[in-house]
Amino acid sequence: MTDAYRVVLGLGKSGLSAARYLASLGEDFIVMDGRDNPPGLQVFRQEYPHIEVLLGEFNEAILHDAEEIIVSPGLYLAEPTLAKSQAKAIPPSPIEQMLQHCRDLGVSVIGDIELFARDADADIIGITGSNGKSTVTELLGLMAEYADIDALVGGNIGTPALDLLAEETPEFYILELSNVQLEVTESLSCYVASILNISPDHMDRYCDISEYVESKMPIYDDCEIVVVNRDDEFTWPHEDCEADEFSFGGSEPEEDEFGLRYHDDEWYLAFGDELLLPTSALKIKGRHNWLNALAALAIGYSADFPLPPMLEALEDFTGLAHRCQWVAEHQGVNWYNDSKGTNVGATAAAIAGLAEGTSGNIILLAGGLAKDAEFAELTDVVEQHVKTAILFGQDANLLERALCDKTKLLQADSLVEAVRAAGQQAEPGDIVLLSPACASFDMFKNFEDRGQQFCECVRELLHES
Ligand code: UMA
Ligand code: ADP
Repeated sequence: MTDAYRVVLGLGKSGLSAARYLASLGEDFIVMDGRDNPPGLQVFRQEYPHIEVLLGEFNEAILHDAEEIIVSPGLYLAEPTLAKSQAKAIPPSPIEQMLQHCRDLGVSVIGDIELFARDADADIIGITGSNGKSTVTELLGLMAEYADIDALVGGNIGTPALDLLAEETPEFYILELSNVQLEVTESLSCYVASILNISPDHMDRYCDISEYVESKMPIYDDCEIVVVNRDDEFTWPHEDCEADEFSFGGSEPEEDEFGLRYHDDEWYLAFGDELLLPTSALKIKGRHNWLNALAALAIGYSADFPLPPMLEALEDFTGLAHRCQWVAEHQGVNWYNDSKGTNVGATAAAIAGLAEGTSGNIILLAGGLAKDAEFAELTDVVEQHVKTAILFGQDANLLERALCDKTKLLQADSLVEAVRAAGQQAEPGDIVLLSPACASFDMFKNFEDRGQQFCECVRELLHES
């Protein structure tokens, strides 16, 4: 090892991509992960047998002497410049303390998006928000494809941004960005940037909603065009932002705005006065998805994507797995997997969205890690549309407390048990919806694992009956 070296901290998807990127530049680096067997280990050892990997604990002496540390988003960094309000003091985690000490010693601490931004040589479209990021990002990628625009899609959506740099430079990079990634990025200057919406999430990490909103704001730094949700003030940039602005929203659009118009007994996606597409033509259901469609249109339009192919893409887009995904119909009961509903806002939107299309009731499966959420915000929509809620996971009791007089509640020890109980409760016309309003890590590897297990349990149950 020469004098100056970097450390890749974390060997999941982002860590592996950072390691590959640094190796491709011939940089000196070592890898560390707090886990004994991180997911990227086997591939890394095969590809780079000579590069050092330290596992099981973090070697602070090595971190202190590094030039730069590239931290994986899952390690949940604290942003040291954010003032923590006194109302809810959140002590820094041991990892945050360790990294702050490195910063104090002059070590640069960044994330994968910072490395990406320093090197990217095409216009970047950045998308963040509390909910709908993956749907809008994927949809915009499809719109680009239909419009014959060369774009690469990545970021928090699954393909790490740095992996995109290994491909031929496109016209656009379309990136989904999480707040954790944005907190450790300085050089990002998007061509178009959008915060889609804000509702509370990760409140175990932020003192209040304004601190959470601030964690998203760096996406607007130095960008040329911002696309805001005009009905959600939290998505608006700070007053000193000089970027051009486009908007979408659920309200009627004015000239040059995207929104919803009611015409001849139907809701339409509209641009100013122009009716673009009836919402019934969309395969993705629910008002929240109409907003996602409008957001993608507004972002694409602001980047000069032509409207006709964007509308064609919208009609063909079937949505992503684990997002209000239809699983099965049996004896008049429809089963849906919304495992990506990991916060209150997402689950409220999923319930309201699915309730629109049914004359029956909803049986909700929810629970997991609450992340300090206020479940009281679910009560109205649950009271209106949910006939039974089956609760599971570490924070099931918190949900029970919030929903106790709003609907019939049952507790389950496992997802299998919850699915079986749902099968017993359901009547023809009903919908069974897994939308946990919680993170999955108490019982599952991640939200995909939870969704897959749900689908398997449902298929097994239906096979038996
Ligand atoms: N971990 C350790 N010790 C370590 C390093 C990680 O215990 O030393 C744990 C973390 O606490 C976490 C898990 O390992 O529970 C995964 O963390 P990671 O940073 O290695 O994750 P990656 O595999 O690199 O995946 C990350 C994003 N995951 C997170 O931010 C948790 C993926 O977003 C993203 O697709 C991928 O990079 C590529 O960019 C997923 C996600 O859940 C969808 N994102 C969160 C969200 O959307 O709410 C932010
Ligand atoms: P993200 O990437 O931000 O988590 P996804 O597109 O993966 O967003 O959707 C996750 C979940 O959030 C969906 O399953 C749905 O329950 C909910 N959701 C999607 N779009 C919206 C929206 N525009 N507003 C509120 N909730 C939404």
